[in-house]
Amino acid sequence: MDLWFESALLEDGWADRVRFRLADGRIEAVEPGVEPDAGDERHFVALPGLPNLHSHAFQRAMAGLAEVRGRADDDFWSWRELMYRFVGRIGPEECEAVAAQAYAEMLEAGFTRVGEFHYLHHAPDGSRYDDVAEMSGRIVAAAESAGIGLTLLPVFYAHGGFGGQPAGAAQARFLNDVEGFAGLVERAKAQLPPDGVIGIAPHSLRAVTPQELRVLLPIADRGPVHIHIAEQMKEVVDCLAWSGKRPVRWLLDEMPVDRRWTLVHATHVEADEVAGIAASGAVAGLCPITEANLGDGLFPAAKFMAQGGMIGVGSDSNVRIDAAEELRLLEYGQRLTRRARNVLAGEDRPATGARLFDAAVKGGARSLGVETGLAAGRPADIVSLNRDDPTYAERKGDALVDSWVFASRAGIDCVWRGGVKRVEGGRHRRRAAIEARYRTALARLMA
Ligand code: NGQ
Ligand code: ZN
Repeated sequence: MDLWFESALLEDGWADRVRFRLADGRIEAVEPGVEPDAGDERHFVALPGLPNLHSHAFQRAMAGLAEVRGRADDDFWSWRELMYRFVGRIGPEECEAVAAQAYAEMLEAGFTRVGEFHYLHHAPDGSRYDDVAEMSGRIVAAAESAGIGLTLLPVFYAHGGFGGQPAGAAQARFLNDVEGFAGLVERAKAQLPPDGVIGIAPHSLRAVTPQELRVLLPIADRGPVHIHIAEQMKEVVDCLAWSGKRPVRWLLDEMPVDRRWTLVHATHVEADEVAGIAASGAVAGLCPITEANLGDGLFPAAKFMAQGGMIGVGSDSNVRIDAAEELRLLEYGQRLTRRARNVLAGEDRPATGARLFDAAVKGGARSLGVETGLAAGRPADIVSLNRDDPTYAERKGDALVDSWVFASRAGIDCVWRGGVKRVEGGRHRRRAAIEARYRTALARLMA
């Protein structure tokens, strides 16, 4: 069935009265300025689906459970201990059930593709499952069940700190040597659906040595390379002690960082590092909700974007899954620290929410190795705004996106991914079944 919208944010700007002809999961043709056909489904406003470039789906199961002070100096590292206790309880069924729930919520929020930074590879004691790619298969199954696009980023993890320190017992599930990892990536690639993308994710400079990183890169082929970097000051301090350089500086100097790369967080960066990332074409993978939740710090987004740096957003710990809120918080962090308004608006695009949305669609696509945007030939990944939300009354063009990002509560109506309607009336069409399975998995996890 073809879709008709009162207005649509197309690749080359806003257009009124637009029909999208769909075929094989793609937009076959865009027809602006037309009346709807009798057979067209009619909707309000079309936006392109937003890529979610960084997720650890399993962490959705602990959302809201880490908001209790454990000790006086509660911080990222004590949160990680709690998270590792959860890690030990997640089997294949729990992994799939929790991921499917997270992915259904992502679609409801307007995300149409997820970059799953996947590191729960083995059984809790580190022993291999009969199928070494069992857990990545579960991620693939969860994405299929929810109907979200998947860029799978199998994580390479081998050490517990800079300079090849041994990993701890709680990290046993994550560990591979380079050969084992190459086999895992091969198997994971074979599990993917036709529009799936595979990349690689060396976890962090804490978890991989320079030698390992160099031999890993060819495994990515031309696909995405994602790495956590400079999220916490302890990581910067430890990296300086190990190499004499800050993490991002080290990476830019030692590795062929280019537009295939996503630097997740990159929170603690100095001016030369900001300029270096921007010039490399790598995407800064920002996760504002999680970074606030974990007390990470604030990425200098205004300076970075002013130098042409590409950004995208990720829901990371999935403590709350909300695309509009990621963009809003990204801007609000800048406002609160700079005591100014509309900090991330552009010269060319004064509407802040619309500018951030556009940047995150483009950066997210680069990061996840896909094409997005509403244009002929692109995947039919489309989000429609909810006409019944009074927030949108008398809004047009970029003011609609600003109102979604900054003001709406029930902002989304329908979401299509690969030409199939997955969300209707703000609810995932398979929500009941996915949620029932999630609740059963949680009962087992928490027992
Ligand atoms: C992760 N998450 O891999 O899930 C990490 C925590 C680590 C975030 N950094 C573990 N937000 O970085 O060592
Ligand atoms: Zn992460």
